[in-house]
Amino acid sequence: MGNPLFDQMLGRHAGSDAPFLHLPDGHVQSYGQFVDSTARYAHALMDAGLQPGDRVAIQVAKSPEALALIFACIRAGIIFLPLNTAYTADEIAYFVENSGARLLVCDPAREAALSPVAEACGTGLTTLGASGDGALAQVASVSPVDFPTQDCEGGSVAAFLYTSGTTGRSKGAMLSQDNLLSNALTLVDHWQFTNTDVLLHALPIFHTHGLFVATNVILAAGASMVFMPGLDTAELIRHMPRATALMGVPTFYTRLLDDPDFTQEVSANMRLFISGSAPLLADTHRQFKARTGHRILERYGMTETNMNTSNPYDGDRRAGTVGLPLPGVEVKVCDDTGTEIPRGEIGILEVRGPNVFQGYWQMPEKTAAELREDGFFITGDLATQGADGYVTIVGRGKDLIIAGGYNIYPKEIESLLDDQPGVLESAVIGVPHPDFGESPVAVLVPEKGVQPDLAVIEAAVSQSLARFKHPRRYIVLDALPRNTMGKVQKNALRDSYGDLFS
Ligand code: MCA
Ligand code: AMP
Repeated sequence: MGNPLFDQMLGRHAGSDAPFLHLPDGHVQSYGQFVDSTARYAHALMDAGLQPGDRVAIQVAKSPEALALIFACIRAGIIFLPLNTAYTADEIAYFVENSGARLLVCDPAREAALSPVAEACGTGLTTLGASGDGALAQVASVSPVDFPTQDCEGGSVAAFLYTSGTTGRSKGAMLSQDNLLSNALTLVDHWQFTNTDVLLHALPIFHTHGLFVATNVILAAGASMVFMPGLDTAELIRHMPRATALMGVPTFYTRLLDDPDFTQEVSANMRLFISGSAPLLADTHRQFKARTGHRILERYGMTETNMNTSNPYDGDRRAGTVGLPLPGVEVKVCDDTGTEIPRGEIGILEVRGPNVFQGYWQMPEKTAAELREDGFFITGDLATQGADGYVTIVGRGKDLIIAGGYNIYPKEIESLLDDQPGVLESAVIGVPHPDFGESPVAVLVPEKGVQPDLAVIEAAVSQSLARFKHPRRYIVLDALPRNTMGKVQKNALRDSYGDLFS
């Protein structure tokens, strides 16, 4: 039967000397070495007592070893949950508990903070550091380089990616081997990746964009990537002359444009700049074209679906649009009942295809509310589709802020703020931000006659929530604006405070 995802991504590269990772210290890791490393980590997972179908929660810094651990999970038939390195212990506790993870892998520096979490959940805890240190790395380093890859059906779940909802806590989106494989193969073809490509990889590997889009496309093409720990614009520019492609969130492109060292000459060897995860301003697209001659290719996806639409490789890359449905993906713009509305009108975008996930882990009602029986997934994005098929995302039907490509759900912050002493109620809004696109701002209504202590509130927020979710400003009002139905009018708040960061 085999293991379709592992076999097609990596197994076929076993023993190959072809370069896979170009590392910041000048080292090159070949495909063959990387495949060996996945075997070592698969053994280390077995030694930790894991079995196929178990879940592993992974909160570790980006490194070749972290990537090997993820592919070791695929190889061993273990479901992995990649977690943002910014998450607090409170946040991690939820993911570990909800997923029933049998093992939590964290940075050695986080071990003390996360031990109580692992203990409370009855989960094993081990460590992996950015430079290949830590207890798990130690076991892997003395493990063999051959491992009997676990047979898996294409429909079996490979990963849980947690994504928040507008109503409550995060949901584990279950992605199958086929979901990931089909999308990677489609993207390689659509974006014309070959084994001569060199991708600048500066995204985190705990989200769809850096992992299932960037990494899987490179593996499926047999190409290589300059594997950077994070976004450092000067480093990106330094490596660009040897690279052919970049995938980034819009902040990557605005930061490049802000740097006078980013020139047409620097980007002369590049064949493709791809943007996604958040709206790219049409103005950024135009400025980029003017500076470099390159037209950024914008695409659109979601955690639950991987990539759905893309501007064409050859053809009109239209600024402000997310292009056309990818081959094999159907899209329709609908009213609330799922009935398609006439082309050109604004409605909710629904998508169907081999890329669409298997449902939310142990949340059948939430799955049923978003994934229709006929296979269409309700994205919650407001869109139009032109007569020529181009899709434009015009807004969000869901209450979501996207800051620098990270999703922030106001409800999660509001629930915490509402529990704080002296706070009657709150509303969190996304305000335009020149670097992150949007940034969260909290509007607080105090209980009558009380002055809320902002220092106490900020301390509570720091304790519970990852830093990127923290409101960057607090505004205290006597009451929230509401419509006649009593619903808070966030639009009115956005109108009032829209220029806070400009
Ligand atoms: C960092 N900070 C942020 C963010 N990142 N605040 C808000 N939003 C952010 N995204 C804060 C830190 O907490 C810190 O705050 C300060 O900014 C500097 O932190 P640092 O780590 O130095 O920031 P950076 O390295 O400059 O990172 C910014 C970044 C990064 C490069 C934009 O956030 C990033 O790589 N974003 C990509 C996220 C991504 O991969 N999204 C794809 C999701 P302070 O100094 O105040 O403490 S997948 C997806 O959306 C779908 C499927 C799709 O279509 O792709
Ligand atoms: P996530 O929950 O991280 O999967 O984020 C998915 C959401 O990001 C989508 O539902 C959109 O709201 C947004 N998104 C992704 N790509 C784009 C894009 N190119 N333009 C506008 N919004 C985007």
